[in-house]
Amino acid sequence: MRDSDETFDGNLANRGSLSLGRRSVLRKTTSLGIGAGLLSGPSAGVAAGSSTSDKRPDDSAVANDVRREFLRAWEGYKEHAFGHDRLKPLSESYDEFFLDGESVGLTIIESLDTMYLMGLDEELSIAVEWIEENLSFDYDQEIQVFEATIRLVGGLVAGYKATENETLLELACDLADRLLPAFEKSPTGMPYRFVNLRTGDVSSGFFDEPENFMAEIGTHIVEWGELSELVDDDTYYNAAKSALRAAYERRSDLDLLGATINVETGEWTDPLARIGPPVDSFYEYLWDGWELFGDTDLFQWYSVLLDGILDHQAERNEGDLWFKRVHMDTGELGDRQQSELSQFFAGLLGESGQPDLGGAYHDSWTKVHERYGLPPGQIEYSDLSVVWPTWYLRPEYLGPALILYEETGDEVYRDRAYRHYRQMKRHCRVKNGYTVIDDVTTRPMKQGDLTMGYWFSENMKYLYLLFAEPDRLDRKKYALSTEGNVVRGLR
Ligand code: DMJ
Repeated sequence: MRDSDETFDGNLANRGSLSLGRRSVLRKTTSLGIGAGLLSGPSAGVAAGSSTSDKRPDDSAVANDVRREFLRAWEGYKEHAFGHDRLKPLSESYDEFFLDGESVGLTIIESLDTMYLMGLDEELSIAVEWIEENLSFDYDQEIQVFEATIRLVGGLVAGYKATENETLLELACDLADRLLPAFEKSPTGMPYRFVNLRTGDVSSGFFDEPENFMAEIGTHIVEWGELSELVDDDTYYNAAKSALRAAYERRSDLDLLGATINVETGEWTDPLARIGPPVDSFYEYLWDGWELFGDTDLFQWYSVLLDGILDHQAERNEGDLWFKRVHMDTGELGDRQQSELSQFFAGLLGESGQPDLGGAYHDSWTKVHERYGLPPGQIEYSDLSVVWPTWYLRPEYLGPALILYEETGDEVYRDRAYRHYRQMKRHCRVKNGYTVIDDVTTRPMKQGDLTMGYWFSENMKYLYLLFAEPDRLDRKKYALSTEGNVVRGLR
């Protein structure tokens, strides 16, 4: 198979449905000037190359099945891991994700708003009761700032919005206050990776130098901005925005970001630009921050960086849209590997006025799903070969399916989501719920022993929202965080 050296713009001309072009859309959204108006894309029904061969049951049957499966996994968690961070469904045990030997109830927090949407009120009460009686962040231990923001602060904020239970909001604030030193102690405003929950001491985990990843620097503004609004204190929003600004200002002349930076000196330590981890949600939160808070700086930064990506990273390979990894200063090719987390970009393109491009990228990944059943953790896209064979129950195909379905109304995305759900049931469904896959290339697929917290927060929520019409959600106004937490639109 050949390596593609076709330019991205050259290919736009070959594909009529893409001819609107990104800049005209961005100009259009700029002139609208309000976040809510940006949700609608320019066209519908553009996803190519997909069949609808698997007949789907009717929507309510799928939704009820998703709800039942969520409950079955929750029961597994309750029976074997209740009060701990994560269930290990095969060994009927648990692990703690954040702290050594201490739980912060990750799965409980990740489940709150999904339970609310699904009307699982008895289970929601049990979860909230556990939080009221047990949850504390007062440990003399380090916590990873980014993960704490998206999973814990976000989960508690969404849980508060669902239940109006003040304890949840107080705990979200308490945690954010304990995370703040990671931002405030940094000379650049870009946070350190870890902070001690009790002392505020900062560190950088496995890095020798004070380095951090772009995603971990820039994925706070949704949760912290919501918190700022709820408690009427800009401190959180400002800290999150300063971090985004500091990174943006260090973009290259090609308007690209690297992956890793020294948060004290501001020097890049990994200059390979990529849309996937460890950068991914940095871009997502520029867009989401703009949509939620109407901050035009964020819109401007997103627009500039998106242009950089589309100009220097996007390319066609065998007609499919992919994003190569390139040196941020020169644009020179690094490699053509793509993490399966990069699938999120299809949704981001879709919601930021580019449903055609988003659809094209979702098409590319659909080929990977069709080849392997579930997507390998990392592929080489020039021939779709496997670099890492794991599938950690990730939601990055379903999230964009939901966004693109809502943007375009095209049933192809619900068909894809349903097929993916069936694959997940076929390969990951176990007695106590669902488990990760260590190797998607074997038959049967080699299973690991873990249910990720985000499976409760993301996969099952996206599926439910694709097929159910919960009256507890305002479809016109809702917004989800990168962890799938409903930060707006619950009723
Ligand atoms: C989740 O924790 C979030 O979606 C995050 O942004 C990156 N991806 C994981 C799940 O794969």
